[in-house]
Amino acid sequence: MARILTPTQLDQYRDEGFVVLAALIEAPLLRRMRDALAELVEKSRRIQTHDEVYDLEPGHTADRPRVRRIKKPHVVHPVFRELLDHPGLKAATQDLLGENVRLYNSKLNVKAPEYGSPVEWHQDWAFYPHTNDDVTAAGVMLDDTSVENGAMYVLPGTHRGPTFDHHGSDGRFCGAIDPDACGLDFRSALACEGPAGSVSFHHARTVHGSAQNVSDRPRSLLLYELTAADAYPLMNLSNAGYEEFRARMVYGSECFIPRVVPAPIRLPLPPALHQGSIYENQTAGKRYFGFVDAGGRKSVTS
Ligand SMILES: O=C(O)CCC(=O)C(=O)O
Repeated sequence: MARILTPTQLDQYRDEGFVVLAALIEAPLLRRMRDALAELVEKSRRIQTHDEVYDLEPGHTADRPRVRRIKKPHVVHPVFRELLDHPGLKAATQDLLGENVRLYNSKLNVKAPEYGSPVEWHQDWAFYPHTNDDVTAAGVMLDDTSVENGAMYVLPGTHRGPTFDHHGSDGRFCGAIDPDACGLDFRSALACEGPAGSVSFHHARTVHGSAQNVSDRPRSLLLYELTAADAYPLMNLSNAGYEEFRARMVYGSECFIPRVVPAPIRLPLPPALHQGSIYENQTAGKRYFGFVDAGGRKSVTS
């Protein structure tokens, strides 16, 4: 019996590889998360280059701080760990992945007004294949989100297809699909839109991406990458050892017998040159979304 998702929502996730739950998170908690984000952006004035917390937009300065991602927000600020205990988020995740769930990673993609960077088409599975594909990403919309401010697009049904090549012309993993060579029809993409507090879930093989935010409204998306506890990462258990891996159990209990299912796998090797930043990695691939410069011209090359 599902706890929170309706049969239609469960079918949609199974058939199309994504589902959006409108207004799941309450306003006071959202406000605390936006305040925490504002505090973190303020603190970024002290740094000049990417570090273990910040991925910076081009043009970042102490006077005009520009942050495109907070890395591992659940470690950086307690409110982003607290949210994982939200009953609605927990129930929806367990409906999709089962009782026992581990957090793989988290990230907060900021997409500031006027310049927030695009994210090229990709499948999360290409970054972190597991022994089985009960692997999802929950995207918590901290702001009202629409196509205008850079909503994430998904390509329905792609989770049932292949894992696409995510390598650049140098032969290294670049974290982006070549939009000309993959044969996908991007016109069928759907935007995950909703009022602040809505949460999208997309399967790890669902192709997704998003355009630059050229509106005057922010679009912050807090992503939790979540796996069934019996899905074990194929590449690396943890950079920090077993205790850290174990501490990422968020619901239920651990399982030491990995469930292995046939699934299309390509390893992200040879590794990307810029480990830790999808934005930098993707500059090695062909662009679909590109950037719009201050004169409103779209650049399709990196
Ligand atoms: O921020 C977005 O719109 C997409 C994010 C994403 O797909 C990612 O960071 O892997």
